[in-house]
Amino acid sequence: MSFTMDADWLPFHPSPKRPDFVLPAGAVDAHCHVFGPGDVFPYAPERKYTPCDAGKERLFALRDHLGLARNVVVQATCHGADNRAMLDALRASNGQARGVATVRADVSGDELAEMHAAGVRGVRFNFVKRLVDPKPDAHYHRIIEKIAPLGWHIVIYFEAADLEERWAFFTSLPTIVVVDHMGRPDVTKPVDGPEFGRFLEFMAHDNVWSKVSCPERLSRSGPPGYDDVIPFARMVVARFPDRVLWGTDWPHPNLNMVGHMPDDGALVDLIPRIAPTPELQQGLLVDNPMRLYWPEDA
Ligand code: 0GY
Repeated sequence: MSFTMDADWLPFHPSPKRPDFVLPAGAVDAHCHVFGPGDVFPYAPERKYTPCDAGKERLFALRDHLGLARNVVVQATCHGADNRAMLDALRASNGQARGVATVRADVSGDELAEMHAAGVRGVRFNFVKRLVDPKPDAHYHRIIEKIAPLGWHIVIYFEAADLEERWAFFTSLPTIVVVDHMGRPDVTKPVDGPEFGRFLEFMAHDNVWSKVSCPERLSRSGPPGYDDVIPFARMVVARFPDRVLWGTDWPHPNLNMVGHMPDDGALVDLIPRIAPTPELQQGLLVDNPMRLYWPEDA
């Protein structure tokens, strides 16, 4: 089956720069995706967008080009709960990739064991309404009962306004919880204001981690500096240096919404502005993701 990407889809940058910032040895891209290719791994019927193909070979080439060592491949919503493209990438990675899956509430123990063997270490719960249809809490609780015994964590993706609505649920989660893109703050509001304050309060729970990713998605001031996002990421890194992760978000789904595609090398060059010391960089890029995804090698 062949798929045609959405008419306004922005494909990933064809030739990102080699970063000026030299990543520490063993750096992990802890948030990236693979899309298809659709003729091998079809996009899900219930998807909200049809992307350009962005397969594992391109992801691994980007990893090497940027000076990264490992990837955490997060199941993209365009594949629904069909994790085959993500699992195929993990299996082809020689142990250099781990994964975060999307599963149905009736997922079996055998399916989870197979995913674990391939390198999956978490599930993603996506609350962003333009990406997935809402589900009752019981759906999530059924999944949590099955994945918690495996030592997996939960990745949550939500928009700033959802935090209040879901506070009781989010703070009751029994596993490590990793928040995508700092809970998508409105960066036109003050970094020391009540809305981001609530997110920092959430992060004060010691099982809560955050990805300080996606400046291109959050920024209103735009490239190349994404100056309005930097203080938010920098504050999270400074306050919670042991519970932060960084990722490219390649191949950058839905950036038609923000109107430009970043150069992935330029995204790497932002890291010293959000993690200004070598110690913070080592935690963000190596020690933290290794502890979460490769504890046996950490
Ligand atoms: C992201 C963000 C988005 C989409 C997805 O899986 C997805 O479809 O993650 C988005 O559109 O905000 O995590 O990169």
